[in-house]
Amino acid sequence: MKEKATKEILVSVVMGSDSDLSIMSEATKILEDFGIGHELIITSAHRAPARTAKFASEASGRGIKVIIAGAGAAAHLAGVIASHTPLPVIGVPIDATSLKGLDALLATVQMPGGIPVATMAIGKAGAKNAALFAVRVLALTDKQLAKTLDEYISQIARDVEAKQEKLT
Ligand code: RP5
Repeated sequence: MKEKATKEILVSVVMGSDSDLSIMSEATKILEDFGIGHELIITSAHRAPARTAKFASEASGRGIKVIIAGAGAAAHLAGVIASHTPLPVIGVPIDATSLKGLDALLATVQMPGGIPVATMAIGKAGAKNAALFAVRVLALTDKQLAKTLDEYISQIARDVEAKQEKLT
């Protein structure tokens, strides 16, 4: 499905630390497959609050349409970013402590009313789905992307049938 990547950067994939990269690369793989221009940013709600606020408040003006934010531990990154931008923010909780991501899940999902974060599953599935969620948002205004997304969804269904055939 690899399509020619556009130069325009539409999605920011943000993570709290370079230790999150092995998880968040699941998101960038999907964005690459769909040919969506994206950037990879490391910033931290706690360790680099000013950098985080600057990134988030400038993102819309730079043409970014969707922000994906992955973080572990007391994962406030997605929520803090959402508080500085009107853009849709998708949170990915990461398993980075002895609480195995439950800490990050609760910190990401339990936003107070008024500042939404679309929270995905913990870990690799969450990172993958965050990118697919971003694709679904962008496909609302991009017919070609919507077609590619339909093909992707059909392929997933065919994969299930192929697994059944292999089994029987
Ligand atoms: C969070 O703390 C990061 O998102 C990461 O998941 C976790 C641990 O960070 P490092 O100590 O590995 O830099 O802020």
